[in-house]
Formats: sequence, C-alpha cells, structure tokens
Amino acid sequence: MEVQESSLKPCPPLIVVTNIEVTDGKYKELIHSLPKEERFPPGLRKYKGFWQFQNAIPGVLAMKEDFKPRCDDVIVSSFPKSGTTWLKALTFTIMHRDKYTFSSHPLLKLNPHDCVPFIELHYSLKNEQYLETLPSPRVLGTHVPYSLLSDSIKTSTCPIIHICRDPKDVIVSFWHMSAKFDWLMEPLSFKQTYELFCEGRVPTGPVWDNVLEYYTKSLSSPKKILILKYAEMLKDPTNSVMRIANFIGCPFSKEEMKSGLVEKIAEFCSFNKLKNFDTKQSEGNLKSYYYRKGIVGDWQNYMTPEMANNLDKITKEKLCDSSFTF
Ligand code: PAP
Repeated sequence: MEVQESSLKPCPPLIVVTNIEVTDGKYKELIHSLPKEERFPPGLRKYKGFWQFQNAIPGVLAMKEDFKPRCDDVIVSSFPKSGTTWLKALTFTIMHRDKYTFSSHPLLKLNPHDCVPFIELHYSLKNEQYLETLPSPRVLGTHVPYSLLSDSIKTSTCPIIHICRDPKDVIVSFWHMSAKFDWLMEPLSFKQTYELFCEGRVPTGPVWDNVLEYYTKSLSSPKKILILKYAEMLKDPTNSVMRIANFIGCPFSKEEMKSGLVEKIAEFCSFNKLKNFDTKQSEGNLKSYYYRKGIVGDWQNYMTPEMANNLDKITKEKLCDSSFTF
C-alpha cells in the first residue's frame, strides 16, 4: 500500500500522558499499590522494576495486553534522550526512500515523532486506532523496556532497533528537556536530576536495566534486535544508515550506493537539517524539546569530575555482568 503523507498527523508530545486522569478503578488500585517517587514531579511509580510516570502506566499495560504488530512493522526503541528523534527520522527515511523524494518529504513539515508515533502514547490517549490508520509498512516508536513489551511484539518477526547513549550525556539532555515543561513541574536542579538518575528514579529508568534488557536479547536474537550507539552513529552516520537498511531488510542496491543515496539520507537526517526544517504544524512536538546540541561529551560542561566518576562507577557496576559498553 502506498504511504500517503496525509495519513500522518501531528501528535502530542509523550509528556501529555502525565496529564491524563486515570479513571479505571482497576488501574487506580494497582498504581496506588506501587512504590512511589515524589521528588520527580508529577510522581513516578515503580512497575516490574521500572519507574514510570504514574499516569502513563495504564497506557503501557494496555499496549502490552493489546498491541499486535504487523509483520512488516519496524519498531524503534530507546531510553529517553538517547537519540530517538534521529533514529526515527533515519529509519522512516530509509524505509520509505522509494515513496518520497527529498523535496516533498514528510519530514520537511512534520517532526519525526509525528512520522513515527509512540505506541504507548496512543494507548494512553485511548487513541490506539490511529496506529491502525497508518499504512504499511509502519515505523513505530517506544520508550517501554523490553520486558514490558507485548508478547506479540516479542514473538513477531518485526525488527526492533534500539539506540543508546552515554548516561552522562543522557542526563544533561534530560535535564534541559524537563526544564521546558515548566507548565508541568517546578524545574529540578541539575544536582537533583543527577541524583534521581543515579538512583534510577527517572521515567523508564533505571537506564542501565532498560538498555541491558534490549542488549541481552539482541545477543540471543541478533536478527530481532539491533543495538545502535549514539556516539558511533555520530562518528559514522553513513555506516549507520547502511546498518539500519540491512537490518530492516531493505539494503541499498549498487545503483543507490553509486548515486550517493546513503550519504544523502545521512545528511537529510543530520542534526542541522532536521532542526531547520519548517515543522510549524507539529506544534505539540516543539523543536526545542528534541534538538539542542546533538553532540557527544556535553556532560563536561555540567558535571564535576567527581560526579562524572561516580556515574561511570555506577554504570560499570551495573554492566559488570555483561559485555556491553555505551
Ligand atoms: P526524546 O527521548 O525526547 O525523543 P531524543 O531524541 O531521544 O529525545 O534525544 C534528544 C537528543 O538527541 C538531544 O541531545 P542534546 O540534548 O544532548 O543535544 C538532541 O539534540 C539529539 N538529536 C536530535 N536529533 C539529532 C540528530 N539528527 N543528530 C544527532 N543528535 C540529535
């Protein structure tokens, strides 16, 4: 089926789930029985090992119970602020390269989060039917940890690409983004954000457990899950474009390679390009939420050497049983 640009709609940002009132008594009772973290406004609860905004939990559970992928779906997953927006843009552009020219591409007008919607967002909004209106092949996103995905995703053939990033840079990016939500919360200081992050008490955290679940599964199922690292992608975006294309089963032909298409896609989805597209109509997904510096190592401008060493130590301890490094 031909993908029609008109079928893609601007979506609200994922953070709106914090405003959703939980009315179902079953969910209310469950939420109130879970451990609570009040330092992170408007309140997190720990469900099966992972902290979530409490009002997001019904959407995550409904997605787990109900979501059925199509066999040609591609899922992109991530811990927040790890490069999700970039990966969504790349995967969407690679997948639909025969459908859209660069001069009439949906990403010129829509934010990548509109082109690749979060599954759990639409379940939270009770608007999951929207996902069904999207023509195949769909690219869909999630921040949900692997263990909380539906069995139908896990047992399907649809590939999952997971992007991860040095937790030190994730915290900085996270802190800047949360400051934008002053309508929702009193901004946390960097120190408060750092402490909560080190304790794993941030949405979909702890970050190490979130990444390790996907990583561990990728070792036993390398055709199912591809792990990409933000820093490596930034070093060699062209290689990342080829890896994504090969993984999702649409490798570049010799002619495409010769024509420079791989480089053109990397360039089209680069930080400076995406940031400057005229995506006014994506009013919910403001550019300032998703594009800031787009570099590696900005943590050095925010953390003392002690803070950085402490976090590296925690990361090392958390990963000690695995061969994974960020
Ligand atoms: P999300 O979880 O809210 O979707 P996500 O896209 O995962 O956010 O992460 C945003 C980070 O990716 C920002 O990092 P920074 O705050 O350290 O700058 C953003 O700048 C960066 N980013 C967005 N697009 C790109 C891109 N095309 N290339 C590189 N980095 C990017």
